[in-house]
Amino acid sequence: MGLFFTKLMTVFGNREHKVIIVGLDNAGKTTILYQFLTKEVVHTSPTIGSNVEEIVVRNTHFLVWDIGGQESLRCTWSSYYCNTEIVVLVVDSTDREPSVRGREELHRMLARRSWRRAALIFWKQAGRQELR
Ligand SMILES: Nc1nc2c(ncn2[C@@H]2O[C@H](COP(=O)(O)OP(=O)(O)OP(=O)(O)O)[C@@H](O)[C@H]2O)c(=O)[nH]1
Ligand SMILES: [Mg+2]
Repeated sequence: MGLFFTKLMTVFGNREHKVIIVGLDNAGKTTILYQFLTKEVVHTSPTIGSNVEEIVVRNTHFLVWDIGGQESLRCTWSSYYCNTEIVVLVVDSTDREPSVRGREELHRMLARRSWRRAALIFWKQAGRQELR
């Protein structure tokens, strides 16, 4: 993740940039954010609403929103989209068959016109078995 943000910095310069981390529930979004911030394995619980953290890499500020992916929260995703420059889409690599509804929601989100100018990063979270 450190290398990831360092690379982004070379592309985005040194003002603040809004990043959103999205994906279905249990994909590993909160794990990614807090492992990057604390450099440790973190214990998470399902995100109700969102977490927001500022990440600074060599004077470049990223305001990172980690949005809860539970089905009941997906109707709120669009309220986070405004002014987003970077979208990190997280999928669980062991989730071979995400629900039809979940897939449709991700497709609908990615089809939004407002994303035309945003960078999309597809993040395949290491599978549960792969880390054991
Ligand atoms: N083994 C393993 N477990 C992971 C990995 N990523 C996440 N987990 C576990 O999967 C569970 C869900 O992770 P979260 O990061 O809370 O998932 P989330 O995408 O934030 O979920 P919501 O907040 O409900 O949208 C937690 O128990 C994590 O410890 C991974 O790469 N490997
Ligand atoms: Mg979460």
